[in-house]
Amino acid sequence: MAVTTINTTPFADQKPGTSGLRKRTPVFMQANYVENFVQAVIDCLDGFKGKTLVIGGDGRYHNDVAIQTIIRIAAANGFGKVMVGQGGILSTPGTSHIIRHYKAFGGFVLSASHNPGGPNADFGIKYNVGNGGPAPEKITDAVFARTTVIDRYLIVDAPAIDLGSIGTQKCGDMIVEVIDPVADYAALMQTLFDFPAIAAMFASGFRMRFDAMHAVTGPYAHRILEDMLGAPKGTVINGTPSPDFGGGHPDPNLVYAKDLYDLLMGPDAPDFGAASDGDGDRNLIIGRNRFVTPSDSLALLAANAPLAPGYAGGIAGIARSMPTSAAADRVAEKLGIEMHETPTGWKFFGNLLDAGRVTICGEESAGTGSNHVREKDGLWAVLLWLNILAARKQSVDEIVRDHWATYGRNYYTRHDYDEVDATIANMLMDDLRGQLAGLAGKAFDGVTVAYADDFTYHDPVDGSTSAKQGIRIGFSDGSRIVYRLSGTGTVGATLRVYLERYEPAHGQHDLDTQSALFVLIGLADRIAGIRERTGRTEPSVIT
Ligand code: VG1
Ligand code: CO
Repeated sequence: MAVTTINTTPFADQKPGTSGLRKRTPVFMQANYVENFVQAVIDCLDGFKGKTLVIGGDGRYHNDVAIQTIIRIAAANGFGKVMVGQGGILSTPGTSHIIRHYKAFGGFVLSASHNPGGPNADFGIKYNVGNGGPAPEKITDAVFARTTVIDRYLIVDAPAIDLGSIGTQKCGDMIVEVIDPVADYAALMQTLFDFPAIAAMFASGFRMRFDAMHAVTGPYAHRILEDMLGAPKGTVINGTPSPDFGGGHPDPNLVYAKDLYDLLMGPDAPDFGAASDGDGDRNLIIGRNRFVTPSDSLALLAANAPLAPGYAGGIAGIARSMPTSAAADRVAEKLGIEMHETPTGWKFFGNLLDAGRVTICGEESAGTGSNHVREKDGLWAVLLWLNILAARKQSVDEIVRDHWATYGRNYYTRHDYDEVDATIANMLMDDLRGQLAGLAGKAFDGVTVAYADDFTYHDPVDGSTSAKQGIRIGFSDGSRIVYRLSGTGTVGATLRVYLERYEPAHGQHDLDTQSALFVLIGLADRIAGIRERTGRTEPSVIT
């Protein structure tokens, strides 16, 4: 095998964010850009010679080119085998499962997730470790340091792999196995959920729409929902992955999946609607006339998980990212199980899951998952919902109302200000930090600040510390404002403002969310000066 060493010079901007390295596609298309990053990752790994590397992707523009490059670099560096999904397709949770199932050394996922795809949109690469989860900060920090000094990469000169054909090929001395992206994942889902009960529900006329948003979950949803569970053909829409996601934005929220929302709120609504994002790790859940916020969904799934065979023995604990509402905390309290609050990003759940301290994790950004893989998992959440609906024989609306009547309701919204000038956004955050010390005890419009801090996470498993993870201002009535800057954007800065207010079990559960949070929304602007500093009169996206 002829290994070539190519001299290269560092790029200054290869710092991984919340979930891998994300940039505009043309940035990734520069000569040596992918090569440098992939080699930098490999340079930070130990003991991979002869081992297996998994490569997944969401089918977006430039995936095919990047996959061939990574295969050649993996071969040159001495990996023994690469497993790659047919057509380059392998969802993020699917990749996590393949890594775990085949005890691979690690894997790359080529995706910018919910960001749009195409030659003038976004691209991304993230590395997952042997537990199947995103590389922890210790590794991503080392990778970034390496990218700033890298001066060579290794590559073999070999013909391109035929990604269309399932089976075994070779790249130099390395074996390349092109696998069915769905089969192992579908088999895993069958071990967790009561497929016969869900199939019986479909057979009795239960109607659903799943919007794959032209992204990676199309093949998974067709096979599992329609072929295995017998949902009528046409249940899955936009089910063929496309390099630019049909020109859309594969983010399953009320803005980009508005058609689905309108359908579920309309006169001919099916019983259940769901969607997933670019790489298949997020989920949107909407019942007939009932949108379920991701924070509520986490709490509901945790409370009802034992209805599914995979969780019949109960759950060990729950973890949620800091900005996610405290709805799940009330479930954990009632169950008497551990509850953890982590920084944003799935990489912080890995240690808790590995240690067996939590079973279910979630984020307000439409990510929920469990210990079955080490990523959030869109279809898993959909299937758990279906299992719960089949077992309880109630509508989504009835189940949600019942939950609020038991635990109370956490009114919750997130306001995003996209593409804000980065200097202005950073100053806004710095000034907020400067105010923190003086905020506690201060009264605003009748509510008093109980605490104000910049969230620091102390990982209870490995003792590591992650500081500056978002500014929290908590009020004496239990409501809360959180501010943080996104770590997944590719243009300017995105300011996220998270707002939450608790209404007890016997309280009012039918208020409009934005009205219920009206006072807090005003306060969030007053404290941070968002409108004045950014010149924006309203958020770009409200979820
Ligand atoms: C966002 C979400 C976060 C999620 C991350 C990756 O990060 O807020 O909860 O884990 O995206 O999701 P940020 O830093 O932009 O707020 V995915 O589905 O885009 O990989
Ligand atoms: Co995603």
